[in-house]
Amino acid sequence: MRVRVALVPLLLAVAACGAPDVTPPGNQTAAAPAVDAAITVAGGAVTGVGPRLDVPLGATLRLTVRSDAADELHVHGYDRTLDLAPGAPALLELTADVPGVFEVELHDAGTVVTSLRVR
Ligand SMILES: [Cu+2]
Repeated sequence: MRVRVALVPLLLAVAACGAPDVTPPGNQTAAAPAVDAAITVAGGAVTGVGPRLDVPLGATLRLTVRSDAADELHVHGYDRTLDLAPGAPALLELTADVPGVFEVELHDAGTVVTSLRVR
C-alpha cells in the first residue's frame, strides 16, 4: 500500500515530461574494422602488399596468400604460421590486438614479405 502511493507522483512526473529522453544510438559498439590483404608469391617475387601492412589495433586481418611453391608463412610477434601449397590459396585470420611492427616471413624462401604494423 505504501509503495503504490509512492509510485503515483513518479508516474505523473514521467507523463508530464513531453518527448521521451532517449539517447541516440552511438558508435561505441560498432564492430571492429576488418582488413583484407592478398599476397602472391611467384618465382620468388612477392606482390600484393608493400613493405608495410597497416592494420588498426583491434581489427581483424584476413590475409590470403597464393604461392607457386610450398612454403611456410610466419607472422612474427603473433607467432602465427600458414602452410602454403602451390595452387591452393591459404587464409590466415588474426585479431590485431598487439600493437607494434612485426615481420611477415617466408621460412623456406627466407624472405621478409612485409611488415605488419598494428597501431
Ligand atoms: Cu619466422
